Amino acid sequence: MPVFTSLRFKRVYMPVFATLLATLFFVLASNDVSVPNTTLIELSISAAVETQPVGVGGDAADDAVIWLNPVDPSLSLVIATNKKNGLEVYDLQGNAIQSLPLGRLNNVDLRWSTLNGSENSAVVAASDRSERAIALFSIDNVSRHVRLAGRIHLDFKRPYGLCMYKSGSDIFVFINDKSGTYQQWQIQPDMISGKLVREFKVESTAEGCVVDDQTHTLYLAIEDAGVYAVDARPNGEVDRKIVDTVGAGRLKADVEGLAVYRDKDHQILMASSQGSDAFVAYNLEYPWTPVALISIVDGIVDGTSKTDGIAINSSPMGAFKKGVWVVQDDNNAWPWLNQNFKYVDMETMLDQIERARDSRKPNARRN
Ligand SMILES: [Ca+2]
Ligand SMILES: [Ca+2]
Repeated sequence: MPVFTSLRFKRVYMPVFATLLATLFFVLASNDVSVPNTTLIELSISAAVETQPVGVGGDAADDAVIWLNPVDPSLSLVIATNKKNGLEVYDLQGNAIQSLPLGRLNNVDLRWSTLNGSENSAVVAASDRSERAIALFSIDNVSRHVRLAGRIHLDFKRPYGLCMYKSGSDIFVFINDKSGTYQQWQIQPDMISGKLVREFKVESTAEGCVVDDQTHTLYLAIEDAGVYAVDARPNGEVDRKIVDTVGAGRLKADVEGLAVYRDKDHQILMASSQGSDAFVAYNLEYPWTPVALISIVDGIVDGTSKTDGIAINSSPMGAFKKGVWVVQDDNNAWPWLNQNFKYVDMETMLDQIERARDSRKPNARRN
């Protein structure tokens, strides 16, 4: 190695090498070498179940909500929109068990209430573009039958995104039209009328939204801009806080479905980054630190792409011991079929996040 022993190396390269080494030490010393838990983790996971395809071709499957069966959790339901046909109801194995061909229902959500009397029953709301209304449904806790209960008609031209909020015994629906106007309706006990309690506007098209009832926070996704937090209470401020923006490196337009996961160890806000076929998981509290960038890849069933709506239920049900995450899939492959929904086991996903965190700790034990 003549170069290393030459006079030229000692005079010219050695000082450069020493400077580089010193710089490296300085950089390492000035940064925490251990990676904090807040560092974004990249995960690839596979869905455990997929639903039967929707009965209509093209872009039809859109949004979903999960109904926890209070009698037998293994008999819980996924209620999903076919935006060209109405509501589709699936069991936890993905079998289609009921279809409600009511027109162009776009988004769907659910809350438990005593609106119908003393019995605790679910109220399902869907944005109804055919009737320009909020369509309201009830579910029989024993037969699991989903039934149209009524509609609240709107002055919107094109009802679009929808999510629900429960505060005490009050049940609210947030619904927007494609121009970005949001209305907040309080559902009345007759399930056919509502009280408009608030209206506000965002600057461009927004669809996906979810409310974290525990913190009274409405999270909304403006498709080309990002995810924002707004006080969900009827008398709350309409000022928005930024959760994340398109261009910050994690979300790629359109930003679509949002969902919330809560158990004693994990509190997550999930967002669909449709433009990158991915999802971003955030801590469910200010300043909503991003936790993981997630792709749902081919496994037992095909992976998901260009996802619109998502839904999460944090309760154990059937094979899903820590709840289930339902994801719309734009391109249902193997073979190519109409669109459908994929079910991701939250326990598997949370385990993967924990393992990725552990492996990044400087003294991680590798099994
Ligand atoms: Ca797919
Ligand atoms: Ca498939």
